[in-house]
Amino acid sequence: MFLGIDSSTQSLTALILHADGQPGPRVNINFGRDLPHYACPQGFIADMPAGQVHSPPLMWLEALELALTQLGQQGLDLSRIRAIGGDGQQHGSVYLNSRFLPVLAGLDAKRSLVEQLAPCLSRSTSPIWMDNSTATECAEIAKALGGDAEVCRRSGSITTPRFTGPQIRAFSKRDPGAWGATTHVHLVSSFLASILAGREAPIDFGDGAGMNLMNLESGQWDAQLVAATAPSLAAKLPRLASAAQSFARIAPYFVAKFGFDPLCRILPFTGDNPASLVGMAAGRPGSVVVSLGTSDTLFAAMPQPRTDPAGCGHVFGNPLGGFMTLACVRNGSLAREAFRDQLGATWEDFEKAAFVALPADAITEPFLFDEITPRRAAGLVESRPDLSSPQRIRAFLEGQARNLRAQLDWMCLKPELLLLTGGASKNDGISAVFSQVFGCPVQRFELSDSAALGAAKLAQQSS
Ligand code: XUL
Repeated sequence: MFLGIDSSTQSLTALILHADGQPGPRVNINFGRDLPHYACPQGFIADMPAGQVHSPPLMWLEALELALTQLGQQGLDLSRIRAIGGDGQQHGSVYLNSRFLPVLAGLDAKRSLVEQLAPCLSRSTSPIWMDNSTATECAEIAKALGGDAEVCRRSGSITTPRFTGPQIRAFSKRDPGAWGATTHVHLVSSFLASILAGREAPIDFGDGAGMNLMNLESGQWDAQLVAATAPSLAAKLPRLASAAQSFARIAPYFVAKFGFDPLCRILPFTGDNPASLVGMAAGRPGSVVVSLGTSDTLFAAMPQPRTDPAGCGHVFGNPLGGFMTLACVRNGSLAREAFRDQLGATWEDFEKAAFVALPADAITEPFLFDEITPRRAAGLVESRPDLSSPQRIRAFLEGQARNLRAQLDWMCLKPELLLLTGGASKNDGISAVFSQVFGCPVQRFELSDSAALGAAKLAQQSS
């Protein structure tokens, strides 16, 4: 058997994959429900200063330990697990002091992970991807490099507030003493892999690309970006590696406590988006995944690293080799809902939208809220507001689909199959309009557990 562990914003999932490819038992630890003593009902600390969103890293450790306990309680023999892969929510960072490596090397199975790792944190909380507080640091890093186009060319994204580099810079400025005491900076992913291995894990190329610190072309830390980010950062970063190859055997702690086989292999953990790409069988070029949720997200495997000249999209590493691309549009389901309400329409009206004829000059810019892809202020623009309600719905949906489809231009991708997921994909009309605009067949499916499944698949494929 193989184990995939997904440490996401609100919960941690552990999923077994049998050697024949069939998913086995799974457990899900919801941080709010199962670990209420951290007071993070949605997985992050509620009362932070404006723009800052942090989580307690010890909560992730307790969730990991609880998940393994629950798998054992389900009667699962953990000694049958050959390899463990995993992923974490992207961009979040964990700050550790000089006790980290000795504590990892000598974990005591009679004590909890939380108890033993607590003294190793040089910062008790971890900024996560929802943190938006680093606009100043983004501007400073971009200026040092000669502009955002250069940062994008090197790292795959312009400086982005939630990305790890700007977050690290903000910490080093806000609390230089604690930054000085920090000897290791990890991502959520590499932190958890380090714990399982009992030694420092590398950061994988997939998640490393979400830091504004890794050079996409060389797959190494970019010396200039690192230097522009924070003093002495180079010495605090682990090495980079592929998430497809194991780097260690499981730590004796887990053998003694949970009955793992000492030969069980540990892979570098990747980001949740790269893991989902693998979980949805979209790791090879040809398929494009579109998730229609609160935001609409498009992601796909990308053989060559191409970056978005407009600076809106992102490029990460693909754990199966090459790269992946990701674009996120804020005007997703909330905008569909607001437009539906404006027209006094129903979701059944949206079901019929694909079968309504539309004049060629009916173009809608469907941005009811401030948008990040493309960057523009809120404003719905309809070229033909005089049309019937079903026609306006169709024009609106076409506008949404066209905007996502336009991202494929800079990505240089031609989809053969559109993998459509997320709540709105269940609507036949929405699905049909996306299929028409993308010019390829659509396959619809449920997204749940795709990241944990991808992580388990990576473990299965690894050596
Ligand atoms: C991607 C991003 C989120 C996180 C959490 O850039 O910020 O998708 O990975 O899921």
